[in-house]
Amino acid sequence: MGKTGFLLPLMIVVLLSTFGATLSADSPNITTDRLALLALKSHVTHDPRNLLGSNWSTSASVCNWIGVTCGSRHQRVTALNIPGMGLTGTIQSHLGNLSFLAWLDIRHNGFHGSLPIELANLRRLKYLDFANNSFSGEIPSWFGSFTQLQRLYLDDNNFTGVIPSTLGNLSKLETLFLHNNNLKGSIPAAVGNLSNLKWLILDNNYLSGHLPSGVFDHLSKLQALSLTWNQISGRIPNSLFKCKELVYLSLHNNSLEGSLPIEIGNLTMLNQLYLYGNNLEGSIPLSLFNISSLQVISLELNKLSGHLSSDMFDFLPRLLLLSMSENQFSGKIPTSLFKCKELEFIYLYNNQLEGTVPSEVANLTSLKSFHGIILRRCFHDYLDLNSPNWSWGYANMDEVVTTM
Ligand SMILES: *[C@@H]1O[C@H](CO)[C@@H](O)[C@H](O)[C@H]1NC(C)=O
Ligand SMILES: *[C@@H]1O[C@H](CO)[C@@H](O)[C@H](O)[C@H]1NC(C)=O
Ligand SMILES: *[C@@H]1O[C@H](CO)[C@@H](O)[C@H](O)[C@H]1NC(C)=O
Ligand SMILES: *[C@@H]1O[C@H](CO)[C@@H](O)[C@H](O)[C@H]1NC(C)=O
Ligand SMILES: *[C@@H]1O[C@H](CO)[C@@H](O)[C@H](O)[C@H]1NC(C)=O
Ligand SMILES: *[C@@H]1O[C@H](CO)[C@@H](O)[C@H](O)[C@H]1NC(C)=O
Ligand SMILES: *[C@@H]1O[C@H](CO)[C@@H](O)[C@H](O)[C@H]1NC(C)=O
Ligand SMILES: *[C@@H]1O[C@H](CO)[C@@H](O)[C@H](O)[C@H]1NC(C)=O
Ligand SMILES: *[C@@H]1O[C@H](CO)[C@@H](O)[C@H](O)[C@H]1NC(C)=O
Ligand SMILES: *[C@@H]1O[C@H](CO)[C@@H](O)[C@H](O)[C@H]1NC(C)=O
Ligand SMILES: *[C@@H]1O[C@H](CO)[C@@H](O)[C@H](O)[C@H]1NC(C)=O
Ligand SMILES: CC(=O)N[C@H]1CO[C@H](CO)[C@@H](O)[C@@H]1O
Repeated sequence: MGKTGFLLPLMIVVLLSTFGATLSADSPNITTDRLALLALKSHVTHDPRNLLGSNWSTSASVCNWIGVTCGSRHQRVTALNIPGMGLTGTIQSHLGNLSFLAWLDIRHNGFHGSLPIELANLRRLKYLDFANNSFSGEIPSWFGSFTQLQRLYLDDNNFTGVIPSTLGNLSKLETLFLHNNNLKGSIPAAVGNLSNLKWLILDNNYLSGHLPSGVFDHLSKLQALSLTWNQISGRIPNSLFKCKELVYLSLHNNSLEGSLPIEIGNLTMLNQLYLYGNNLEGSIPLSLFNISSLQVISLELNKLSGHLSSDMFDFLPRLLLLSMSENQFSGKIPTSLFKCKELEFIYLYNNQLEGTVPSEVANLTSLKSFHGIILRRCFHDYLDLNSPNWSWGYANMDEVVTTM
């Protein structure tokens, strides 16, 4: 053992005592966390079940407060979990002092106002759920500083402005929910840097412009993409068909144009496809009908055309819903359709189909609705985002109609 054998322990002692002194003098500790939470509590204007009022008492340890979790190692607050308590109020800059916070869940409350920049100090955040409150203002660009973030839920608020391209910094992000806000502008190309993304849900905003052509090039883990109810135009970029893990793809009610490429058949895990209410044209590539996991094919209200071939549904044993109404398809109703034993809904009205409904329709014992020519829409799709599994539902089913 050389000189370092004696020097090293000595150096550590010296370092520790200097560092230790700084630590107790200015470093945040559990008292800081208590003050931060008391500041939050004091700006809660409505607490209908008096949960914070009765429980967040100054005589109890902050680590025993309802919704608060402390880490065992540092005795600092690591999680704040207060969803659905009916709380109303604003978020104070003090919250940014919870420097060990990894989990912040205040969803389903009535918090409002804008978010203070001090929250950018929460560098350890992995989970941030502000969904279903009344936050307004722009999504702050400093959200890009949450480099550990895996899940971000800002849906069902009143956020305005554009999606900040700094979100492209969140390299660990797996879930991004921004639906049901008032966001505008185009989807930033930086989203294409989120290579761990599994769920990207941007429904029901005012997003417009083209999808950046290579935006999906590196999103190879994407399982759910929903851009429904926006104003997105242009073609569906071919890079989308590299996302081979896609289970749920919903682009309906936009202004997408062009035809569907043969590469759509590369999405072999696809379970639900919603493309209705766009300006898509041309024929549907047969590769789509090779995706045997498909349960929902919803293409109505486009300009799609082509002759339906009798065997096109041979490989879709799980199909539950087929909607191709209000397009320009021609030919006869394919008899292979009646091999899809689980079919519940068939919509083919307002096309240029000919002939009659084949008698095999009687083989479909699950059938609830077969709209041949009746001009009516009576289903509404939704993705149950709270279910651990993929599920779909429908509403407004008035009656079973079997006509042509
Ligand atoms: C926390 O830090 C403050 C100074 O910032 C100090 O007065 C207090 O004693 C510390 N509390 C604990 C529990 O270490
Ligand atoms: C606050 O709530 C927690 C969790 O329900 C409970 O363990 C604790 O005893 C409560 N504290 C007070 C002071 O009511
Ligand atoms: C916590 O944050 C507030 C506001 O950002 C600040 O004024 C305060 O000094 C911070 N520190 C402590 C220990 O509360
Ligand atoms: C929002 O939260 C309220 C109150 O908890 C709840 O009733 C409502 O269903 C929630 N809405 C959504 C869209 O989750
Ligand atoms: C993005 O990350 C880089 C490095 O990780 C950092 O320097 C930069 O400040 C971050 N940008 C934002 C907006 O947080
Ligand atoms: C959202 O913001 C707009 C404009 O600021 C306002 O008119 C509207 O009432 C807000 N909606 C909600 C649900 O807070
Ligand atoms: C994506 O990340 C790369 C490398 O970190 C960076 O050079 C590029 O500017 C980023 N692209 C966008 C659109 O943010
Ligand atoms: C689709 O799959 C084929 C065969 O596996 C492959 O050659 C092609 O590059 C894929 N296309 C896309 C857009 O991923
Ligand atoms: C459908 O799959 C079969 C069997 O894997 C294959 O032979 C055929 O070429 C595929 N058809 C299309 C249009 O992709
Ligand atoms: C429909 O059922 C009948 C009798 O059960 C059977 O002969 C026929 O092959 C079935 N047709 C189809 C398309 O499955
Ligand atoms: C989710 O799917 C798994 C595997 O398919 C199944 O075992 C489980 O029962 C499903 N859960 C629900 C709530 O449907
Ligand atoms: C084609 C289609 O369904 N368009 C609808 C899209 O959504 C807007 C409302 O956001 C409706 O007005 C359109 O009719």
